[in-house]
Amino acid sequence: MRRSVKNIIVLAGAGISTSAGIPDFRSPETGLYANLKRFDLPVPEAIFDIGFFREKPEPFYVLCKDLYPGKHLPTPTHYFFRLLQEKGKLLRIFTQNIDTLERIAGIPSDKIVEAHGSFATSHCISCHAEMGEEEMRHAVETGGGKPVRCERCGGLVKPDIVFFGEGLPERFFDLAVQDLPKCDLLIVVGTSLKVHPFASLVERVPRTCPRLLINREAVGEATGWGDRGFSFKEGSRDQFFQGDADAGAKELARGLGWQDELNNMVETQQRELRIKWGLEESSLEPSAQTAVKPEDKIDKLAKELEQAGL
Ligand code: CNA
Repeated sequence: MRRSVKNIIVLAGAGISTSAGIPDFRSPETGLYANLKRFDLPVPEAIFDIGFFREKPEPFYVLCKDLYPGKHLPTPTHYFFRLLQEKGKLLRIFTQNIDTLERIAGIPSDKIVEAHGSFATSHCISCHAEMGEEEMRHAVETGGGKPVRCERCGGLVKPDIVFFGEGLPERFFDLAVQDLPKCDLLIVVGTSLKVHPFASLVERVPRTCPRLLINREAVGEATGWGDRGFSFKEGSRDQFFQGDADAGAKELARGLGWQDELNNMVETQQRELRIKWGLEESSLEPSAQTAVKPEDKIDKLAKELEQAGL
């Protein structure tokens, strides 16, 4: 990496957390959308639609229980971003993820933009009263899919994740305008680039800014003249690492001579979290989390939805 590169922006999506055992939306076999079809939702996206949630909130609360932070460990990719930050190279990470794994990995919150919100705070969708994090977690984890109600007005309480039909946080727009023109390397990782306005950030860095896509398949390619999507032709400023996010992050770390630092960080940080969260002794091997397959999570979710009578 050129010594002068110091304003790296990362655009991240659900693919950086699948190795932590959190399913993404759109992977054909393992994604949430492929697996929620059986639950009588008008369209899979309905589970995150504010209108549908008002009418039928139960599927969301069942899903919510499994996605709640405190069960999934940050991945090598998350820790690679922390290393970028510690080396003074990270301008910002814009993430579409709601799992807060960037924060849990120890990246300072001012470096993170949670474009689609997060589970960190929750509010009543009617009177906007806040519910404390622990109270909300307890209600979701013990509720078996039952809606969480506001103590003040009886309205539905929802974590502050952005549903379809809701606006993105102002901080997203403010920092996109402020940061993207300064970007000197864009790393886009683990996203289908299907959700706007997030996906359009790729086009808003300077025309000469190198862009690296790390993803299982090519996404966001330019479709015609004047389109500022990716072009992976010879000589282009864009590069594509096709494969898993963790493999890409490790490859970058190796190229930068940070391999040992990354490995040590992953091992010590994951171990500390396992102890703090009281995760089982059997999962004490740092690599164990990669053994949790998203398919297994989906099956578990499906059973819970069935038990909740949905
Ligand atoms: P998506 O549309 O599901 O796309 C994920 C992309 O990542 C796909 O192109 C996959 O091929 C790719 N992918 C999956 N696993 C890996 C991997 N291990 N390595 C590399 N690539 C991989 O998800 P997006 O993030 O693009 O869509 C935006 C949605 C997803 C946002 O609104 C999020 O809130 C939402 N989401 C977040 C989470 C989370 O917080 N972890 C989980 C599921 C969905």
